[in-house]
Amino acid sequence: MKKLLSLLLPLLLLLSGCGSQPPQVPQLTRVGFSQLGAESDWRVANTASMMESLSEENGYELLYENAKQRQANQLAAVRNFIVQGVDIIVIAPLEETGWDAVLQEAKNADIPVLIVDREVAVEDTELYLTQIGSDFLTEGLQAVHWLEETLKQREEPVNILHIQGTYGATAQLLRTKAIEDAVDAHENWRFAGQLSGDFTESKGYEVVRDFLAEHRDIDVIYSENDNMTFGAMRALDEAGIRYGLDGDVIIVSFDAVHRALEQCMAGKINLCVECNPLHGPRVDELIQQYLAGQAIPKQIFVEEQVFTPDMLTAELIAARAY
Ligand code: GYE
Repeated sequence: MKKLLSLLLPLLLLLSGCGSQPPQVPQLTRVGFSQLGAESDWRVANTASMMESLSEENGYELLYENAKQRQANQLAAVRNFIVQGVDIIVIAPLEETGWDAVLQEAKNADIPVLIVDREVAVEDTELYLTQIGSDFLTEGLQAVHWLEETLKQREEPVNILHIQGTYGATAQLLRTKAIEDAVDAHENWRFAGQLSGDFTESKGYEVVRDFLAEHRDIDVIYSENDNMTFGAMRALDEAGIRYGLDGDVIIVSFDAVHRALEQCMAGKINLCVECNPLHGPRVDELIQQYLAGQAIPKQIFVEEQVFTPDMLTAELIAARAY
């Protein structure tokens, strides 16, 4: 009997859990996220999506920093994440250049970096794990293609007012490339002006208001985001210039956020080019793939489309998340 007990005891102890460790609380993955700012409706939707996905419920401890449209703030935030020894750094970079040194520091500290939304232009692409965002050149080409179709019968000059986003940001560089190439390619297309609106509504309003005080001969506004478009529309209203389907100025806008789609449905914006801000779930998935040791593609583009007034209904707009 004694012998039997001595044989069974370890087994019983094991089964009762006696002597084993208390149940483990699952470890949270610590993520440092440097967001570039809060300049637009798109950005607000993007931040919300990231916060929702990188939640404690989903296994993350999120350290979030808003750089307020200043790269120096982003560099400081990333260095702070390195000091704090986070598991992963996520950066939505303001502009493409200026990242080599800080990404090298992250690499030296063995912290992987994921780039979201805009791109970074670094010499050594091994400095980051992957980049996920929009195909900004394709967005621009979709806008240009629609303009070409719309204006194909027109032989008189086409005067384009181009409102640009933050200089040096991928979204600016590639949307600009598409329209500049198109202006070069069409004899009767020309820029009435190229203004910087820094992707904000207030700047968009100011630069267009000042521009309209001197020149009124414009046929097209090509605006690199919706918030600058809203500002431009206000300036056009004040100047008494009619735009949209029944107006004298065609409006092309990027992002397709709720407010823009509503204006498009009302015939005030002629073309909305979608830019999808919902990167949170995709970033979550990529982090999980990385943690599981799976291979990750170096660049990932999201699917996007364009909208014209005839395509839109209130239900369709309401069903969209941004
Ligand atoms: O189009 C604009 C935002 O980088 C895609 O930045 C993003 C752009 C977006 O401020 O609204």
